[in-house]
Amino acid sequence: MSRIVIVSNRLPISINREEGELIYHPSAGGLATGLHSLDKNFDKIWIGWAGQPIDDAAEQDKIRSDFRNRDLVPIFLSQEEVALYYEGFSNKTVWPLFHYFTQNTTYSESLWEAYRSVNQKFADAVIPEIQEGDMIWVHDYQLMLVPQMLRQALPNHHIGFFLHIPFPSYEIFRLLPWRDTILEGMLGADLIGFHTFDYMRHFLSVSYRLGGYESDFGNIQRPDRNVKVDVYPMGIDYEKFNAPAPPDNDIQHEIKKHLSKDHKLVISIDRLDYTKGIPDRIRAFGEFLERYPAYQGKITLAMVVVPSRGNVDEYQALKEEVDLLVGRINGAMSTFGWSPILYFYRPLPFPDLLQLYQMADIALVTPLRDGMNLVAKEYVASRQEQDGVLILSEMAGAANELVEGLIINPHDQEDIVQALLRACTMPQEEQHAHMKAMQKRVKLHNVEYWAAHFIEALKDMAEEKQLKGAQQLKGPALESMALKYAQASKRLLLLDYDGTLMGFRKNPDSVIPDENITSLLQALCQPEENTVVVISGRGHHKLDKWLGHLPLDMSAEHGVWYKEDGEWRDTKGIDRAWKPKVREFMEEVVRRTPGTFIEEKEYSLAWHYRKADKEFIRGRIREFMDSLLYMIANQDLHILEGNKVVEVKNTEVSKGTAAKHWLHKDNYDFVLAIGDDVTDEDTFKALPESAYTVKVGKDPSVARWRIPDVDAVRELLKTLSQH
Ligand code: GDG
Repeated sequence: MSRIVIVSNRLPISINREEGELIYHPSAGGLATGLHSLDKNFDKIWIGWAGQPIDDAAEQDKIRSDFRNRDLVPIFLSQEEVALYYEGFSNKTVWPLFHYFTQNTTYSESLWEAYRSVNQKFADAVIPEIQEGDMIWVHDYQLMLVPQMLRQALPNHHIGFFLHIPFPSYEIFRLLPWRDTILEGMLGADLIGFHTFDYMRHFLSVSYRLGGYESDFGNIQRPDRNVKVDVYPMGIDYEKFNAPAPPDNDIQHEIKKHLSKDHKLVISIDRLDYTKGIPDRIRAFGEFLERYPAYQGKITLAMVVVPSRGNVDEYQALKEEVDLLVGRINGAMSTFGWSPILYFYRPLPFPDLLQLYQMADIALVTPLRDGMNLVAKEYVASRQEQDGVLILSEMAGAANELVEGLIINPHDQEDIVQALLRACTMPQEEQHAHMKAMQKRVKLHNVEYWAAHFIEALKDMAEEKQLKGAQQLKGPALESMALKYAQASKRLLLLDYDGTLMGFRKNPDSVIPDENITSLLQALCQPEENTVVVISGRGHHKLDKWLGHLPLDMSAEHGVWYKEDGEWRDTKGIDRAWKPKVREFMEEVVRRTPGTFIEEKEYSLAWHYRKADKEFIRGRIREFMDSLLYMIANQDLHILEGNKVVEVKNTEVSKGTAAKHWLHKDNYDFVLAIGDDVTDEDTFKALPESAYTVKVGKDPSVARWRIPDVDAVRELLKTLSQH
């Protein structure tokens, strides 16, 4: 059975000390439940912080061995590490910034250093645990550097990363002084999951703007490998909440004594956190009571606030603000037997929580920013009678799924007031219809579904990688090739130009060969055993201008033109009657699409879009391709989709034809072809099994070997030129 290694800040167990004894309490949080469901198909271990500062080595050993039996691996952090890494960088820098609270964000080099070193500590604890074939799943904002740290030590393992909080827009993320390292840290993963499409979109934009990484339908193209980014909205343990609450629990008695007949109970449940919008919610509730006094005495807000992060200053200030606001409203409006707000500043045992969800006519969930918000889903799941109204902030990830709720802008007090009024007056049938639809979704997309989908995608990627990844041309493989090269008496080297000998530039005319590549080519041309051919899609004038002074052969325009023994000649008799019509169509597209242009060659027309706006061009390419395919149907023409270029040409023109031309000229005992583009696939296909066909980059290819980028190509050619 394959194994999954979970890495998260906290383990799903907490350690307490009672009368000197260590006591373990398993926590039944959503994540633990979701991951537990994977046990049917996978073995699993979980690595994370033990949650208590334990310095005594003997005690640490005891915990380690106790946990080992439960497939848990504890990491021990000192009090200082917790203060700087967890309460510090995680909760004073990343948490506020990623929730758009720039004013609460602390930028401190020492906190960052601690974050980095504790992330390394996590990675160092994970690495020795990993076995062949394991999949690793790292969680959340406390561990964003871990994927890259693991990648360095475990280049071939499959690593997933899930962010539970929002990923902010580029304009916010760029504020971080350590933004590049954090981005690269996350990109160490093969699969990165977010709760919503917006977070995914922001991440792709950040990868592009900061890292320069292009992406295509969520696949980020890096030189060494692809990273998949996708949306996996986290669900809840539906059955746990869709169950009758045990009768006669404390909260029921406590609340019921405040409620009269036909009384509306509104609930809100959060950790004490400035992202949750608690003060704005209290103010809006106060405003509602003032504007609609008929509801005074007939509606109560039961507000559960769970103490949290008490060591961070902002949280202490928030606590004071909440106390003050509750006191003010209760002080101003309470009557004998009625308080507008029942305020519980403590965690509730689960039965009480469930009871509260089930008693509530309205759930008021108004975070200013929230990655997902599970409370909203739990309220929906708990409504066994399929009634009740959910008021939900549009800033919570959950608003993307719970669309039948009353969706409000938490900064707009009037919006909340009106939603409360609508909720109080909503007919039963309407409540049923909404609740039924939401319940269906929450039930289907539960936490098990979430975990299974993420792991399934990671597994698929692992299998894909195995299919594509075998033949890296390095180490012993490279040495053996260099040896064959040295022993050969007739060698043919077919080299693509753009993306192979030279990197891409925005302006294709500026890809002028540099000194380094010209002297490399010169060196390769020296031995009389060598025939060196640059085999490109470019026009022959340009190639001649750039490389004409070198003693090499060339093929231009995908095999239309040949340069042999210093002379250019073209292939005769190729039809070009189709060109005017296609050119006219392309010109029209160029007029409507800024940043694109046409390149006209003797027997082909190419539409380049590498300078165009990336977001805008996506839709345009689709439109362009559809019209083009329709226009050239039944003609002997071929469309080539290259790197940021679409080219139309005769079917008989291809790099494969060109490759064959040279191949048949002599009896070569060493053939090498290197290329990065789809058009180079024709070259690879035309060559015999014994040839060294080398793909640059990670796209699918029929080539036998693979190297990562232009630098590696140059390194390879240098190695050969020295033999
Ligand atoms: C982060 C992201 C994302 C709350 N009070 C009590 C109690 N709870 C439980 C709730 C719920 C959980 O805590 C809170 O989850 P949220 O999703 O609302 O918020 P965060 O803790 O901030 O979680 C968030 C989540 O990760 C998952 O990815 O949704 O956006 O910020 O399950 O039921 N449970 C008990 N007593 C309480 O008083 N027993």
